[in-house]
Amino acid sequence: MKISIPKNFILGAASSAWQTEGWKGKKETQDSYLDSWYKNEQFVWHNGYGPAVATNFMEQYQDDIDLMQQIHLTHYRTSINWSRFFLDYEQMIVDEDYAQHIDDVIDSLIAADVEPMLCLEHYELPQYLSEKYDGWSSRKVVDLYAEYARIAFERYGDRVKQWFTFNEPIVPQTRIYLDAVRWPHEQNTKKWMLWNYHKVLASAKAVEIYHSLNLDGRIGCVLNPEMVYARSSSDADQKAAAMYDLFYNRVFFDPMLKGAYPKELTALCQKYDVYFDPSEEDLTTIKENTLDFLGVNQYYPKRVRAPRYEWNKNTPFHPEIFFESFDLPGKQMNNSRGWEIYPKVMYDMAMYLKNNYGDIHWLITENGMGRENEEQFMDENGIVNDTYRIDFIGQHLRWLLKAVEQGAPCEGYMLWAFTDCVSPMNAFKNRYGLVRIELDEERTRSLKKSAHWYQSLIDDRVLTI
Ligand code: BGP
Repeated sequence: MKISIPKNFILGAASSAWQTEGWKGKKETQDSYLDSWYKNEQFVWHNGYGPAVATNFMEQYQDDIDLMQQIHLTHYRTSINWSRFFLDYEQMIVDEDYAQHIDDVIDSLIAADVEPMLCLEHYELPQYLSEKYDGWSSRKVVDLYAEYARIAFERYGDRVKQWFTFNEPIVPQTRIYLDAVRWPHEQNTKKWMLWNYHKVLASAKAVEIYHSLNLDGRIGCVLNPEMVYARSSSDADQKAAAMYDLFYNRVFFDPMLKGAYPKELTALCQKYDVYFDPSEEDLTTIKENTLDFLGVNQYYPKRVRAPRYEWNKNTPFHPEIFFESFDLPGKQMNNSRGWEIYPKVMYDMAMYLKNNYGDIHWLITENGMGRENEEQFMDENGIVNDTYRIDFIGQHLRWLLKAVEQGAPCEGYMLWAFTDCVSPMNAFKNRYGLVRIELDEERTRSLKKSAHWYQSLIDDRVLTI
């Protein structure tokens, strides 16, 4: 089957600052909360490799940009590392060396005909703010972030036309306060909700500032909605899916796109004593500063059923009292990551957005396949023959393009990731890139088979499947 790809449909790739940069030139005081987590709980390093060198993007960004140019990539998303951007996060003293690095990356991308898309935070909360203010528990951090956003827009907004306030803003506090897998290893749903809320507010403030500067561009946020499928059409299973959607998707979507929280959500938060008590003024900021467009990270479907067990009221409230995860028998799996593969999720998400959020323009800002031990697929010329990745992208694109054909306002697809990079979950174990990174001194780069295939998609605008 041959599917034509609309001329203006973006085919790009993404990464983030922390996952690629490495610590060269970083001062001790510029740790992000993830740096500190890595330093203190080293079990997540993969064979001794982690963020310390990462892909050494700080020194080798030009190598990557040359490769982008070679495969005719037109869009690249990365982030500014907030924790490295300042020498003092309260006095707003910019680290000029790091700020210059961002300038250089932007200029070099533009010179290579690759449009830069920048995110203000991709898990890079400064550790200093984490310790001093308990991170996003504090309203103060909202204002410091907003000031950071202003400085970034003023410095780079003449050349960067597409901004994102956060990448997957729900994720850090879910790991910290729902899963309790990161310090302080405590389940605390009230804090989880407060962090969610403060990030919604911070994003709205950044949107307000961006618009007030009258720059020629637009601002969105990268969310990671999970397309929820109920086990059956029974009322109980359907309700479980709706509750999941409410607590994990609409908790960001509604305030960021519609300007207000769902009433059901605030009522439940009050009932279970996890409400975040917003001021009227802040609610007005949220209401008046919805996003211009949306980034959607989409990897796998979420399947739920009605819970089988009563909530033990001696344990803290957790949204899981309303649902239970459900494993689809016979599902297709990416075993390296433990994620189900279900390409139709792209089409279903497109319809979900259209039905619930109307005409908002959006694009896939992440989708991709992490695979361990990729060297086993290397041919005699040293090229990783990653046909499984080509198949994965092709199947997902097929469903996305079907939605576009039916009028979904989706502007494009960006693969995670351009190069292999460090994952907060498992460092270099799973490789996601179109470009392989050897973990040698030189961090040698080489194009995988999927990179050549992606180039042919970009050039020919035809998906053959
Ligand atoms: C997304 C993140 C990315 C990236 C990706 C792959 O959720 O935005 O930063 O890490 O997932 O997931 P993982 O690294 O956990 O395998």
